[in-house]
Amino acid sequence: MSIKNEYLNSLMDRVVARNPAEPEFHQAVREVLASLVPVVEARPEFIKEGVMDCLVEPERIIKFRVPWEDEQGNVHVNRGFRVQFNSAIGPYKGGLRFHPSVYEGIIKFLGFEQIFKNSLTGLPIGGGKGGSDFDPKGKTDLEVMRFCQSFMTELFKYIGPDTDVPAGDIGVGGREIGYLFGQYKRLRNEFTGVLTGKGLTYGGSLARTEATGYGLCYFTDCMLKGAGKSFEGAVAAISGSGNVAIYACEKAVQLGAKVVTMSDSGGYIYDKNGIDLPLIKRLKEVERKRISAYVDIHPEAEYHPGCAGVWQVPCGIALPCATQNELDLNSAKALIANGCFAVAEGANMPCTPDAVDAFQAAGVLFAPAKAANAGGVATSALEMSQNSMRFYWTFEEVDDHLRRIMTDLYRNASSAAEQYGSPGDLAAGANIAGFLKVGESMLAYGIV
Ligand code: NDP
Ligand code: 2IT
Repeated sequence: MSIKNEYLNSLMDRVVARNPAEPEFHQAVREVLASLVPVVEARPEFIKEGVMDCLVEPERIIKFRVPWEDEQGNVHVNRGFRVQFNSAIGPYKGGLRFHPSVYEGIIKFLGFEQIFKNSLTGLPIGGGKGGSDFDPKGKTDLEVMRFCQSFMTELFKYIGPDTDVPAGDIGVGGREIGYLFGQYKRLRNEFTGVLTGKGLTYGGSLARTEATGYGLCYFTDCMLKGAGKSFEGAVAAISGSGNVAIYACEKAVQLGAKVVTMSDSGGYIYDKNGIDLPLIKRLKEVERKRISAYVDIHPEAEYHPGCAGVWQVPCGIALPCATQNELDLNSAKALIANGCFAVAEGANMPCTPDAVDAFQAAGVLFAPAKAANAGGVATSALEMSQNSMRFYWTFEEVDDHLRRIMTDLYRNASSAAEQYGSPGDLAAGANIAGFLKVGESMLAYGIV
């Protein structure tokens, strides 16, 4: 992807030189800078006043040792990270990812994307992200608790309800948030909304669990309707079987689609009768099993090892909800050849840049992650509001806010795309609309 502006192009070269061996971070920055070319050409002060240079440099990176002891008495040492990327429009906000693939470049790419996503929600939240190379898979509850307590024993120094509010991401769900919150509360001796995605008995928001997947479908519904299409009667392929995938499946079915695939890092299932979601919830949310166990209960469904094969299954709507770069050019070609008419990113950066180009060139409707999966963090911000008020809203109230936020977000991304010369390009529109609010605020602050 080329950046057709001399200054931004040289800035990109500097990002690569100063952040070596971080390809995911480079990929995320390149995509945003390429779409901001018309903005800096209309508003050269964003370059002159140093906003673009500051935008690509995290305000702060915290990196720490996380020692913990397993049930056999062996000591393990993991790495913990928190990237506090940009606080121009609010406290740093973004999830924590626990996965063996985590290193600084992954957290930087996620933290960078979070700046624009959070701005797009229209709520006052800055961009941050954190995590660890700890793998919760195969660990006992006690081991996960010990790890989370050790992680928070360092992290608590740097976060707070008005400073930085972490939440979940891959490998961090309700169980982990409980252990992390318990340790924060103990260390600080205060009860505040310092984390979101909390349990409902201790300050969590109704509908936060469902929010990312539901929001993805609300956004996709707007995009489909804008093109005279809908979920009704469509076949959908979903990858992943975690928090985002499960609730995307639930809402897609409620909106009239038939979901025929789900996956995990081992492989994918194809159920031509439509996925049995209560079974997936039991396998994944309760029993923490592999998705291959689905065919023990449904022998008429198919299990295929390897996750990329999921995109070979014919579908009208594809919702990648697992991880970054899970859908490449070959997969995009297969989807296009099989008649796919819409792709909406539930995961962060799941489509490779050449896959996105292929979709757009083929006229496939494309909803970028920063816009399409913003419902999760938006609802986290609603959790923060409820915590500050010492009050709670009903499921319907939160869900209504979420639907309105996703609808407004779709309108804002569409109109920014049109205003800056790429009508229909929601990826460009989301980057531009997300940037403008942050960029204007940074201009207002001067050089800080
Ligand atoms: P979960 O941990 O609940 O689920 C992740 C799912 O993706 C699992 O099915 C997992 O399979 C699969 N997966 C993870 N890594 C890989 C990999 N390297 N290759 C193939 N499959 C993989 O995470 P979430 O559902 O919360 O997150 C999914 C995506 O959505 C991530 O990109 C996350 O950043 C993004 N997201 C999450 C939000 C949230 O609110 N939770 C909000 C916005 C975006 P396995 O179990 O085998 O590892
Ligand atoms: O990528 C994301 O937006 C998230 N993992 C959710 C972050 C949050 O603070 O709710």
